[in-house]
Amino acid sequence: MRTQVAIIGAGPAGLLLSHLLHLKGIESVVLESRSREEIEATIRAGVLEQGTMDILTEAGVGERMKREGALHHGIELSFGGRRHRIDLSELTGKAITVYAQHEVIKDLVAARLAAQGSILFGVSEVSPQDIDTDNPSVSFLHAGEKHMLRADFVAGCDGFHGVSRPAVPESVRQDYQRIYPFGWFGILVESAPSSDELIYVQHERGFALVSTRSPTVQRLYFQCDPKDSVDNWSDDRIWNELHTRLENSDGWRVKEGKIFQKGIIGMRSFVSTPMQHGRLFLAGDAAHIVPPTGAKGMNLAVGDVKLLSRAIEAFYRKSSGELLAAYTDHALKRVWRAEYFSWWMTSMLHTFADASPFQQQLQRAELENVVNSRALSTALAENYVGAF
Ligand code: RFL
Ligand code: PHB
Repeated sequence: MRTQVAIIGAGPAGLLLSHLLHLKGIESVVLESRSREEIEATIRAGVLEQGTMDILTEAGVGERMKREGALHHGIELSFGGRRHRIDLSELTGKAITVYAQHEVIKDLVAARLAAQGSILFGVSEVSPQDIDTDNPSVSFLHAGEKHMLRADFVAGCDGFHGVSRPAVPESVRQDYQRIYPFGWFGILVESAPSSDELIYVQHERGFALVSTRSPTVQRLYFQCDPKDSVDNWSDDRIWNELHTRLENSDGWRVKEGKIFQKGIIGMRSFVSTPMQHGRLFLAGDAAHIVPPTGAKGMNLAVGDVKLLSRAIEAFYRKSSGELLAAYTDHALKRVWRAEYFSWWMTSMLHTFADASPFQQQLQRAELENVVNSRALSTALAENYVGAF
């Protein structure tokens, strides 16, 4: 088997890379360990930056997103029992769209298959080989048979737990990491939206987030112990906790409904550098993780593959390796800014068990500053919509 670019992982990064390359006449094969049904049903991100929407639209996969996604012109920050609106559009001229990641995945898989793109689902024992030569390959098992996919490049788009990042030798790799002492309890609820916009809540019992998926399905999160178990949380206990954290002086209450999915996610900040080694290039969560408070993860994955597809195109069209050589530097500039923003939002909005009373007062003062200063609100808004 031979192709131009062997792509490991059919998440947003791998699928979009494959599609962007196809639009430039470059062939790829995507190797995915899970089934199509599984990747199309995994609940993850929800917020798309304007730039992400533009890339998906230009790539011809934005039609359903435009129709079914909800355009949001602001977000709210809630603390001290009061909500404060950050007008994203007035401050930046841009907006965000709430459209679930697994819907983006469905649109990308459909587009790849309609264009006779090759995605192999259910592969195992995936292993990048000879990446420091001009003839790299990926070995894998598919339907019980061993295969070797030869390529000019290998793109590691296999997420945080994939096999690509470990293929970069430890001697050249530097990892930066922070693990937070809390997680998010996430639920999906059958109900109408409680709010027209996302609400990020700072409360002494911990952070909470009111998000949405559709006119009939809502997404809610609250800060929890990352080692807690969903079995400890009855529906009643969840609603009590949410009502307490979301209690508001204007009498607004979150709408209850049938909870049909519960899960706990850990929170980390992580960057691995370099994002390339020989003919192996990492993109998305394979190279970096942000805590979800800034809603940046999928947007960073999309940003990476936009850069990578351009660099690969320049290699084939102009025989130039310049953009490929600069890939890590170009990608990490944006990544580190998003790392900073996500860390900042996380620190400002979560409850830290070891915070002194002094630190708690500073946290509140910071929130007051952000909502009362146009300069600071603008800085938050620019980062949130990805205005750079
Ligand atoms: P993914 O999505 O993890 O995809 C990797 C794919 O690779 C496959 N794979 C392998 N395939 C073959 N061989 C192997 N050895 C393999 N190992 C793994 C996996 O099965 C998978 O299909 O990585 P990618 O493409 O880099 O995309 C990253 C995003 O998924 C991630 O950053 C976001 O979901 C993060 N995130 C959010 N990002 C946003 O931009 N906005 C948000 O609002 C937002 N909210 C979130 C989030 C992530 C969350 N969780 C669950 C971590 C909310 C949550 C709750
Ligand atoms: C979501 O809807 O899943 C979501 C929204 C905003 C975030 C994180 C997750 O910051």
